[in-house]
Amino acid sequence: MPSTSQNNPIAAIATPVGEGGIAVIRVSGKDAIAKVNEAFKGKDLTKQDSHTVHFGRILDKEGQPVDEVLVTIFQAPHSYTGEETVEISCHGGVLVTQKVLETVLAVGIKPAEAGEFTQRAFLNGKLDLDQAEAVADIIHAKSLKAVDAAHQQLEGRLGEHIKRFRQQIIDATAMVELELDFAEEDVEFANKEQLQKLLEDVDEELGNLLDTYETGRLVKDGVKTVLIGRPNAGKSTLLNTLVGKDRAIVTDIAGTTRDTIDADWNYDGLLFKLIDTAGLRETDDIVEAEGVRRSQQAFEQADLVIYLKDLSYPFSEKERVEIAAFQKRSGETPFILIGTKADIELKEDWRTEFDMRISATEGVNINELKKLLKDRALENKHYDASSLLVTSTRHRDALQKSRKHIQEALNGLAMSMTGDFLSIDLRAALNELGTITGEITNEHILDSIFSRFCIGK
Ligand SMILES: Nc1nc2c(ncn2[C@@H]2O[C@H](COP(=O)(O)OP(=O)(O)OP(=O)(O)O)[C@@H](O)[C@H]2O)c(=O)[nH]1
Ligand SMILES: [Mg+2]
Repeated sequence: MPSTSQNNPIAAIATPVGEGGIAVIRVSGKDAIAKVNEAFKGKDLTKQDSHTVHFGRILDKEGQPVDEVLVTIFQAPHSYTGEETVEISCHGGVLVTQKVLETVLAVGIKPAEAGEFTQRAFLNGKLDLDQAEAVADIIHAKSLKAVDAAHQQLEGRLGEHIKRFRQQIIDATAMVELELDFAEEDVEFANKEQLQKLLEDVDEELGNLLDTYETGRLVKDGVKTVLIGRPNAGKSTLLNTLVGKDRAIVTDIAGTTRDTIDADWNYDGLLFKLIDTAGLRETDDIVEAEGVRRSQQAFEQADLVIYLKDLSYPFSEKERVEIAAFQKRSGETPFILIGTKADIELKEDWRTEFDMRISATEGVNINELKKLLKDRALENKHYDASSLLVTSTRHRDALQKSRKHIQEALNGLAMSMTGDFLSIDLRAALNELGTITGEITNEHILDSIFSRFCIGK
């Protein structure tokens, strides 16, 4: 792809709306420097080197000063977009920033669409598509681990894997297209085995990469952690203790929480999306019954379940049955049984069945619980700090489809299908991988990706 292609210039405010020390207006495209120069009083920007910064004023059409600014110049292709780019740093007031943008637009520059700068970077070959997506992931990241995962992708780690798979598949295609006659096995047996081994390796490696998705999803989107239990068990108190503020109402009246309450909680780089729920009980109250239904619904969608049992009164047989049922229904989802109110006289022998006992009000075992939550959330998951994670459903889907085609090619090979037949699957597998890095793309994919971006990115 040419790295110097230049589109008409676009401009947008690149910093968040609000008051700040400075705000940045970014302009990119053909003749961006000359256009900004029309509204700039200071040095002649068209005569300056790339990567230089210049003090001056932005003047409106009537020659009235709009603001004092610093202007940074990037000559094509040495910019984020690969195009001529100007970044104007002005005073960070909402109105003044808007006015600088309007002044720039008035010299004949179009307002940028969401993600248009990054889309241009992609179209100009500055970034692969997965790297462009990583830029959005970094901006939207809600935990440090999510930032790490996005950085890995931005650095091209996923792209490297994809390119290696593509090369392996291209090698396999080349073997197939030598028009091997697999029907005569005794003649071509060596090649057939080699081809089979190559495809099996790709299949296995695709499988390994796909296995990281479950962790990748938790790291990127957060661990949906649902607190359930009987009314008054201390669910809302624990939520408040974990997030460190009074997010949910706590009273000694059973049935206080009526609706599910969400709160984000970051621990050791991982985001937990905590969901406090209405206490489980049979009730004639319509509102509370709806709350209990929502508790069940939240449970169904959980990545981690915490069942809280008040230790200050003994188990009823019914509650035991209820807990066992929840535990069973959790299936593969980690399920933690916590005894609460450990600061008061215990009526229950917690050691026999509880993962931990805590007192949220007295801070007993809260740090231990936090650690337990993280360990259980990531147990049996592929995670170490340096490992590459697949975090996007788009990438996962493409990897799955690609793998399916590889497996179909392997089946075809086992059934001694002809080379024509096998190459159809191999090409399809290649195409799927190409959609991840953007070698193969279409407007629909690009729109859905770049519309997630902010304007100005
Ligand atoms: N002593 C003691 N009391 C606690 C502790 N945790 C919660 N409580 C008390 O137990 C009562 C119920 O707490 P909540 O957090 O509202 O319980 P809940 O499970 O959210 O209850 P519902 O919303 O009704 O389902 C309140 O009076 C809390 O102060 C604890 O660790 N020790
Ligand atoms: Mg509550």
